[in-house]
Amino acid sequence: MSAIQLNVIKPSVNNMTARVFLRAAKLDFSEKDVYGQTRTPEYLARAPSHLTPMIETADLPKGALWESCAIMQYLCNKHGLDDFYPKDPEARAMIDSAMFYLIGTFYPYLARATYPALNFPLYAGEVGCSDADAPTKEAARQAAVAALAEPLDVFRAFYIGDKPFIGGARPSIADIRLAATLEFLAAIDYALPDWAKTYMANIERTLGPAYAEPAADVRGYVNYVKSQR
Ligand SMILES: N[C@@H](CCC(=O)N[C@@H](CS)C(=O)NCC(=O)O)C(=O)O
Repeated sequence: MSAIQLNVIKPSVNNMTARVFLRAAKLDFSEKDVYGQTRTPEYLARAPSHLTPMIETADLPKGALWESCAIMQYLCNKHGLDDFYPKDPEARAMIDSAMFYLIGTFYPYLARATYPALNFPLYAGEVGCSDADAPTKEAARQAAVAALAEPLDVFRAFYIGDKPFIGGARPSIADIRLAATLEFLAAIDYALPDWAKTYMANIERTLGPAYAEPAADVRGYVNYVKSQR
């Protein structure tokens, strides 16, 4: 039996992040598809957040850990994967900042912009899942689309700079998180800037099947929902 069980929902880029990382890091793990099972009493007993990706290993205080970035950070710490998550405090600070910026600022815009097209539920309290009429919801969604460009360019100008990746010459865990996230923009035919297209292609080329296999599940889902319109 593998030391780590990774519980996933395959169409999700949050999940793609962890799926790419565990493959790229060549860790011993088994993957369990828990689509439709995250609100069952069995899953909630292990992970009351009902979230995926979620890893389970006996080493963890509660046996379970969710949040894609925390999963990558933990596994890098545990297995000494300094290439993905440098120990140098300043280099690590940039990786952490990029991931927090993504989760706290960029991803909420991206979810508001893309989740309706993906048939994913929006977060409680958002216009998109309120009683507002369709034009009002679409105006809110368009505002989120418009808001994406600024933080996206911050990744280029500040975090990546003149290096190939946020991590430098090799993709870091922040790069895996960013590249996976950008996959969802295909759902709304977002005009990705050329640098982002090149960046994503470089990550896929560098990580090979570790990236391509989980990406195929996300892309397959995106293409499926687009074909249903
Ligand atoms: N910030 C979290 C987001 C995780 C998340 O939203 N997971 C969704 C799939 S995209 C999920 O598991 N939803 C199932 C549920 O809530 O029942 C991460 O990066 O891991």
